[in-house]
Amino acid sequence: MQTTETKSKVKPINCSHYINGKYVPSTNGKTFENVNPATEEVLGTVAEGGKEEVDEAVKAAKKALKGEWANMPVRKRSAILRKIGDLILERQDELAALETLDTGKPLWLSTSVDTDRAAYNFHFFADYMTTVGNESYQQDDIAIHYAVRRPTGVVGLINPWNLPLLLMTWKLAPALAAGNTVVMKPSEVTPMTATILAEICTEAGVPDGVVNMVHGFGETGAAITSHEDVDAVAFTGETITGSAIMKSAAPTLKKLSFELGGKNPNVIFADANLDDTIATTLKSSFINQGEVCLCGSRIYVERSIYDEFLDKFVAKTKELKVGDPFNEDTNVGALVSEEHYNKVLSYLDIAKEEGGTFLTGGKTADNMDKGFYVEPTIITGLGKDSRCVREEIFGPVVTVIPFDTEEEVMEQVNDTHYGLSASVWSSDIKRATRVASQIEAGMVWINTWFLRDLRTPFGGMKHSGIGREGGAHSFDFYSELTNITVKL
Ligand code: NAD
Ligand code: 6OD
Repeated sequence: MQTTETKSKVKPINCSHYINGKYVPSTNGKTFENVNPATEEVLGTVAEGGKEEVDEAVKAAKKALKGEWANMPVRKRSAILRKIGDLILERQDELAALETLDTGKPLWLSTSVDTDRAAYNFHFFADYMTTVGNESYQQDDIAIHYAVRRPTGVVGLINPWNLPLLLMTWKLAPALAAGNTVVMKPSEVTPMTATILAEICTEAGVPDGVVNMVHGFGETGAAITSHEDVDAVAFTGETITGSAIMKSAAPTLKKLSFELGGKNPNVIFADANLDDTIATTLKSSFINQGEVCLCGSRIYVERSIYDEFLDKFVAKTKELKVGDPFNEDTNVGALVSEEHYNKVLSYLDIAKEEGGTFLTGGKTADNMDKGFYVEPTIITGLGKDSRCVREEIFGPVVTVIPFDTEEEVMEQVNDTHYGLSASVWSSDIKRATRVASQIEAGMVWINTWFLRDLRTPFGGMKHSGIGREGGAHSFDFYSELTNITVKL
């Protein structure tokens, strides 16, 4: 047995709200503790905001919608966004370490994915915003119609804990590019990098009041979503929370963008390149401890290669190292919190009750004394009605199921309330594209997974979301259009 001792040289921070360009505590001084899931040690305190802090933040955001920010030329706003991206890269080591302390994910992942993409989200939208044009139509010799854009207004950005900085910047960059002002609420479980991001925005030249942040739990989020002066809410998180937000936003008729849960299928045909398939399936199953909304947690394999696939997949999975997220050779770190760890473990109990066979894992990692570690787990023998096959576990747990025909597998693939993403593996491109277009999901990858181009529509259908983010899709959400008709 080895005790975890995280080797971060970066000091964790206490997190305050950020309102009108300044860090501020809660008026009543209320805070809660932020815990390192890899060691169970307290990292620091987080201000707990309520209605009062949300009111102050919204007031600042509403005021900042007018004046300097509204009148800033696109070229200057774009330069500010670019500078935010640059400053994220300048502070990348610190931000990556804080992300790892907060989430338990390996440091190499916080560096190569989370913080790198956070900077790119700003660089991408800094460029994109300078190319945005408007529709116009000439109607014979009767009229010219043209649409003009304005910012949606004050936007609430509410985010989960799995990719904290990546997801906050994925919303904040287009919101600012389109001229909005924001009130951000990071997850209560992972508050540190968003706290630094607020300060970075000010340093890059964002005027006071444009970017505000209030920390807290669900009630704090609800104070944002029900606020009459918040014009829109962009939310990423659980489906059930999306539903609660929809209710709370209904009386004030807010514009909503929802990126919600998933239970994504990987469909592997016998003619797939098996080595490529297994290398990528290992990632789509266990990267970030399986805590990526796009992870392929239902794996369907054509029966003629089922045994060979499993032998190789199990062997590779057993090579994965679970351990201290600050160790370079760690593949799988800690789950994000004790609550989430208990949820994932409860699904392992359900799998046992349902008669599943564990080919790997199925338990906590016994090389770690402290922290919330679960071994990468492959389960077979579960039917289509199993809760482990139907419900989002959001941990390092996958089920593998054989199939005989394309028709049969398509029925199982679409037999879910979710519709976020899928991946299809086959060397027959005709079949792969046919299958991809029949899958009821917002994103399907063929012979790859999580390959991103930020111009493409990102999001889910069914219970996995409403709307799309990315390029023009983000811009449309964060803008309102007025069509102007000139009679000739
Ligand atoms: P969650 O829904 O519990 O919390 C997300 C955020 O909402 C947090 O900041 C939380 O404080 C806040 N919140 C909770 N209740 C609220 C309420 N009533 N009103 C307003 N805000 C409220 O989600 P989580 O556990 O933090 O994240 C995991 C979930 O996120 C998974 O379901 C995962 O699939 C999903 N997710 C989806 C995507 C996507 O792009 N589709 C991306 C990442 C994560
Ligand atoms: O890549 C993205 O833009 C994105 N929003 C990824 C989300 C991953 C979910 O966990």
